[in-house]
Amino acid sequence: MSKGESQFSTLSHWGAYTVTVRGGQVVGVAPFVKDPDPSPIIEALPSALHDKSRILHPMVRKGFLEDRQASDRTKRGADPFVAVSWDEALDLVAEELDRVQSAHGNEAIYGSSGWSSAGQFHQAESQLKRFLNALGGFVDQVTNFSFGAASVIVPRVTGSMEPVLTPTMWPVIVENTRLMVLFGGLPQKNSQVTKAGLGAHSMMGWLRKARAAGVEFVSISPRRDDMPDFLEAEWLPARPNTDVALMLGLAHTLVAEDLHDSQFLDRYCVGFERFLPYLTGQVDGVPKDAEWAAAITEIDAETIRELARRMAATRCMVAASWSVQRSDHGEQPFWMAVALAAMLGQIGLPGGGFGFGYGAMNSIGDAVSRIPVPSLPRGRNSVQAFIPVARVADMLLNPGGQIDFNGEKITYPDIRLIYWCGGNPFHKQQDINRLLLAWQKPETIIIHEPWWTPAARRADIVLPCTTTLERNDIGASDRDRFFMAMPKAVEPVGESRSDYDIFSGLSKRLGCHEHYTEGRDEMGWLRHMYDVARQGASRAGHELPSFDDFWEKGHLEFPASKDPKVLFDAFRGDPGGSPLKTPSGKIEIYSQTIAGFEYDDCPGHPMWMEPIEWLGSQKAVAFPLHLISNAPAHRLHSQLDCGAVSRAAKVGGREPVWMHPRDAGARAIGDGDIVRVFNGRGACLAGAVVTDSIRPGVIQLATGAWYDPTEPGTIGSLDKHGNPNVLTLDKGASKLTQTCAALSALVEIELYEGEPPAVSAFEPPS
Ligand SMILES: Nc1nc2c(c(=O)[nH]1)N[C@H]1C(S)=C(S)[C@@H](COP(=O)(O)OP(=O)(O)OC[C@H]3O[C@@H](n4cnc5c(=O)[nH]c(N)nc54)[C@H](O)[C@@H]3O)O[C@H]1N2
Ligand SMILES: Nc1nc2c(c(=O)[nH]1)N[C@H]1C(S)=C(S)[C@@H](COP(=O)(O)OP(=O)(O)OC[C@H]3O[C@@H](n4cnc5c(=O)[nH]c(N)nc54)[C@H](O)[C@@H]3O)O[C@H]1N2
Ligand SMILES: [Mo]
Repeated sequence: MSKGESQFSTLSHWGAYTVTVRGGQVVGVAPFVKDPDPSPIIEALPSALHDKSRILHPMVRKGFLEDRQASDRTKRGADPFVAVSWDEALDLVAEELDRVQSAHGNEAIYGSSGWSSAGQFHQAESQLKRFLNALGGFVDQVTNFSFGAASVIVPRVTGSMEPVLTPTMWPVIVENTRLMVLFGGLPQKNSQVTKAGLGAHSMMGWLRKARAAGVEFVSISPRRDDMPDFLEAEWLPARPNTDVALMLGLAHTLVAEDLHDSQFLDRYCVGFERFLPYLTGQVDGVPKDAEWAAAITEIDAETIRELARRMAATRCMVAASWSVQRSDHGEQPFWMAVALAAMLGQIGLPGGGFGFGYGAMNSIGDAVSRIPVPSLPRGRNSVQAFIPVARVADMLLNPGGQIDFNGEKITYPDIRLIYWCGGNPFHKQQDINRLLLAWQKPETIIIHEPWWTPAARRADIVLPCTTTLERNDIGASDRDRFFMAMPKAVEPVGESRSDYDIFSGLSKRLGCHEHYTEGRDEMGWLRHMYDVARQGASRAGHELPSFDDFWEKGHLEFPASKDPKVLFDAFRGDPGGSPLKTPSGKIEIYSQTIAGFEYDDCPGHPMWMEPIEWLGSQKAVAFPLHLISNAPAHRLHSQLDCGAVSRAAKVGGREPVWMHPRDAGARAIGDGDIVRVFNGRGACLAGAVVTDSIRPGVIQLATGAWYDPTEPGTIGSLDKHGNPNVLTLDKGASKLTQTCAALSALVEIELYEGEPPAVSAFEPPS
């Protein structure tokens, strides 16, 4: 470090790092010294701090500023913006909240968030919810986009979320598992990330150890790259959304060759006898045998049978990624994975059984001891109404409408005001053209954002907020072994303020200042939150240093777990004494509760039901390619798409779309060409990457390119940049879960002839 320079530690969802600051500017970025496998994405935020797309002042949509009541809401996204002072902006937001609250009650306010940034105090979702709760409440959401179907079906079947949140830990797999069969692979790209951040990337280390220990891997996935090369995995490129059929083919083979564990099924499960007649075809005349599965999955029957025999002959872990449940009938693959593992009889044994999401984030299965992390209390919500999170467009379009959800009937509230803080609905939500229509319904839309994202451009009031480098915070996640000090490194860009400062200003105007702030400023909160966590840690047997010592040192490191977890070992040891929290106390291969709901799209045991769109469906005649809109390798969702790392990965300035040489050749598309991807819901441009690491018939267009229509304000206009959510469908996975089914979408691709329109996603609006 040279003279006049200082260094600051910080944390992001993609890892810890240090920035070097000179003259108020970030001049260098270095990974955290204890991270063996840092992510290149750490360059993204420093590169985007002063990007043109940064929002510098509070901004109000011109039409809205001129006439709040009569403004033309179809102009959201097309109207220019007017800069106003903070006082004017906060007065305006407070008046709108007050107006809607008085006229329609808090049930007319919808508050939503997203991943925002690491840092436990400036966690945007906590800040927003704390503020809206202090104000009397808001319409909240349940489940999530990541593993929403799992969050309903897994507790119903196993009595807990442990198989998803805290499955068997990696050291146990390294030592005991001989064969790991993964539906959806273990993509290295995803292991860059952990929600709330991570000090050291550990997943590749565990995988190297597993390979060195001789663990064999089989990956069922449309992408070869879903497994790191060094694992030398067997790749079974099944058709997308056919995992249940493949699992049924495996299960049928187990029964046909008497390889299933009847004793385990009797002692630890209920309902196998109701599932068996379906499996054998006794109920419908269709045996779900390997030939049947081969016709659906396009994996040949002998390969399926051979895999079933291998699984039964050794210590086998059945794993599925979250992606497979982000589809139509997304409950079924997870339910069927549990049933398959139960038939193998190894649940509760070290390295056997099943687990979900090992490839979703770095820290799933990591051997950490859970330390209570500093967190901001969110308060209590006095509003009862809620929605399953992915139903937001549906809610806005159908006020008063009813839907089924997990055995209940939900009535959609009539939303007048949307408050979004820390998320990007125009990346997150499926079927953007439908969302655009829904977005015209509310009277007022308020957003906090550091950058001119597509969501910010479609708000009425945009409040510019700081990034992690512009404020003080504590970084910590209960999946990680580190607490990181996150001292402010640079001054806020433009007039931006932290979400906390913004909500403090509003709470003063709305009479809930004391309730919201409890009289603390930023540093006061950090000390308080740290002290509460310190007391909790002490009760759990970990003595933490004082806040000042922690802040001075820059980070705390906790030891790895000494007793790595085996999922459901206590249940296996004593099913009577440690029953599962299901109605039967056992694994429910048949659920009387779910059967009792009488949903046509989610019966009482796992079943193969055709997804609404897949390669075997009639719709594939017009739209013959299956679209995978997976997590992007070069960023987190839509975050920092304007930054250097994401931009460097674009092809012709657009999001890369992967396609197989066979599909490219048939359409005269070459590597690097600009193509138009389309279906009945929408169309976008993208840059072609021709590669045989994707299965024929499948294309990959990762999520997160900032939506950039040729005609802003016009529904259905061509997106120039490559956002897959103009193509995905907005449908709940089933009546049971109502979650995101983004990965069931068919499309067609053609070469884009002529001069493609310039990308304007990163240009600020006028
Ligand atoms: N087609 C398709 N769609 C999907 C998925 C898919 O697989 N396919 N996956 C889904 C999944 S799993 C997820 S989790 C969602 C993710 O959806 P989101 O969580 O909504 O996506 P992000 O891009 O992370 O949005 C975070 C936003 O917060 C902003 N931000 C960062 N820090 C701060 C802050 O301190 N304060 C404020 N106010 N804002 C901040 C960022 O600039 C960014 O715009 O997407 C879902 N959408
Ligand atoms: N770099 C990076 N990492 C991330 C994120 C990010 O945005 N960027 N997002 C994070 C978040 S919020 C989440 S929820 C997780 C998501 O974790 P996942 O949902 O597991 O991740 P995806 O990348 O969507 O999907 C993983 C792989 O599943 C395969 N796949 C798709 N459809 C099917 C199918 O029908 N069957 C089978 N067998 N395989 C299929 C695809 O080839 C895909 O690459 O990732 C996290 N990690
Ligand atoms: Mo997610």
